[in-house]
Amino acid sequence: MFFSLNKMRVFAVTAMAIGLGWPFLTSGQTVIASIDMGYTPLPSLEGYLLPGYDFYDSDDDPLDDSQNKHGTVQTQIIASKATTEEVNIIPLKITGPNKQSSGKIVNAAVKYATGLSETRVIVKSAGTQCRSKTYMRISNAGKVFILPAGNHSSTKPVSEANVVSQMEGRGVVVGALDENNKIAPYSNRAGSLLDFYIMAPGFSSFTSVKGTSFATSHVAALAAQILARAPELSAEEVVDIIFRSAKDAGAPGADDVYGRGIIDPSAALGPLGEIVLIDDPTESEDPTETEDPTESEDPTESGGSAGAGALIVGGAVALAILQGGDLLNKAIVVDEYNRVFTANILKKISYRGMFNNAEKAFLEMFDWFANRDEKESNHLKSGLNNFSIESIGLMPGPSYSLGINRIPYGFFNEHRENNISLRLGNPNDYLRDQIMGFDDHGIFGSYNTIDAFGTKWSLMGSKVVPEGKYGLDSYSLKIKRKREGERLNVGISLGTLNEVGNLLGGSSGGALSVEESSTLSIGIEADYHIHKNYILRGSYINGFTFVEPTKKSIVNSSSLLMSDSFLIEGIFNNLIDKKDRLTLSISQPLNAYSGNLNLKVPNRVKAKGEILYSEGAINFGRNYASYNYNLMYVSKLNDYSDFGVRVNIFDLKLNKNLSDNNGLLSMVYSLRF
Ligand SMILES: [Ca+2]
Ligand SMILES: [Ca+2]
Repeated sequence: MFFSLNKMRVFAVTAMAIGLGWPFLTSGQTVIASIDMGYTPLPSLEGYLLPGYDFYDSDDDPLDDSQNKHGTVQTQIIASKATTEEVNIIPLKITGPNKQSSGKIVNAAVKYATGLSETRVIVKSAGTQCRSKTYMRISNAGKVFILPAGNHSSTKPVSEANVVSQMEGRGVVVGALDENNKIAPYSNRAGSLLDFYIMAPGFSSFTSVKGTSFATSHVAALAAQILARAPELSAEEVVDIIFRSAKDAGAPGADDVYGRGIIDPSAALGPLGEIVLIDDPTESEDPTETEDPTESEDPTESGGSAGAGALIVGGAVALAILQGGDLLNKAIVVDEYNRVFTANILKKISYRGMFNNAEKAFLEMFDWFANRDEKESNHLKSGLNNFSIESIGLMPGPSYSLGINRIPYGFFNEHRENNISLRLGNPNDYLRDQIMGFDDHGIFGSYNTIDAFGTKWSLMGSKVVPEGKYGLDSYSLKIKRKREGERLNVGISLGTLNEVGNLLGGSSGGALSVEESSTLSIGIEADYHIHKNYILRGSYINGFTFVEPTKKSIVNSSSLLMSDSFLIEGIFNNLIDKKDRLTLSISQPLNAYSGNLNLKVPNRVKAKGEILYSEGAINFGRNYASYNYNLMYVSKLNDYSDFGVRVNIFDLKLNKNLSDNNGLLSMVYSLRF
């Protein structure tokens, strides 16, 4: 397989990992003007401070001479929350050694701060109140203004804070949390300023003193981090991001105690709202004009679909794409605030979901990332707890069987915790193992009968529920000739599978989704009776997949994709006693081995709203292999039931990408009727 793409360059920005690991593109520092009690030069503050001013002493040395080093602590908290690349602080001192201050002094400091063009955030956390009119200058200059709620255990913030309600979304009043993440007893509540009020820790490791003014430093640092990554954001957007990403606390929604809730830096620095993949504005070609492989031959019109094995074409293709590398490592997506993030599609490629386009896929992917830890642990847990009840079909003769099955394997789905499938039919069918990887709510049905000439006919179909989840629709028809007493029995199977918006979505989470794909599968199988009790069975299925890309998919165009799978199985009846069966098998899930996809991945931003794309071709070759090893031992309990165990060992590349869950031990209980 070869893989090529345009050299990716990120425009004047550096990708950096932050917080929860959101690769964000950052551009520069945010300057915060801190109107407080000055600062003390400390090694930990090195690189954070810009020249400030002492408005109390009217000198250019805002040295913190307060007893509890209030201003120093403020800067220390900011410095502990943001890097020197993200924030610089201009300390503006407005108090004397005993915290004395005056409206006049504060007025001067606020005016000064407002006039600093590079300053985007102003936090005023000490000193007397100045006139609202002066504070309004800050807002009118398009800066974020942050004030403490005050420390009087009051039901509302200090009156000074009322000004934020007039700031058209650019002002924030901050209440303090205690160590238990509850509102601190001393903190003033949100009161009628609930829409402008947010909570942050009022304590720190730098002092035993607590208060809402220390809480403002957390909010200021967060505002700075948001702006450092997206300097083009307006002040009201920054404030909106802080509020919108906050964790609700207290009564549901904005309330008069916790206001908008508790700041959540990880959420604020991750994508918010609808994720948009803007269509390439330079795009002139219409993807539908490219060669359309489904034009001449549309398998969906030939009457339904289904090669059961074809169900995992997506997985096979996704696996091949996994090796595609860089193109999918650094996709760029844009959130509702036009903030730009890099997203590693590979991290999500093993997630199943229903998506119609890449946009939805990315949305879902972000959600997945946000809850990744939780889901991964669930995944492992479910891997250990799988329990299977399934039916073992009767041979020969007309057979039906019924069972409830939580299929114990499947390497795509992370929601297995809840998976129960109702399976109708004969799961001992030779196709069964090759359905592996498709482990969700589904109905499978089969009818097997033997005609007067001794030929066994099997009809098998499958349908996925709940409706539309995967956009999969598959049916297969199998004709198998089998006569008692003959050593060799040969059968063929035909199937079609239709996947809507989901060929690669099935395994990629939809980031690679295509409009529609259709797979036609042709299979052969043979049973060879080595001995009346020992049977060697083999099958081979070849799948032909036709893909219809979408405009919003990163799959730009596709050739016919070829895939195949095989199974070799040994069946040993009456091995230990006269009522047991041992089955050993090795199978290869459907694997793409030929064809190519042309991908187009957004990878850099030229200007606001304008995204450039990288294109790359992935040619599939058989350069990887995945296997499933299966051992099942079942013994008859009585005329109506069997009991046994099954061991599955997976050597599946996609599975490895997803979790450590590479083997399963499950119990088998079957009822026959
Ligand atoms: Ca001074
Ligand atoms: Ca609330």
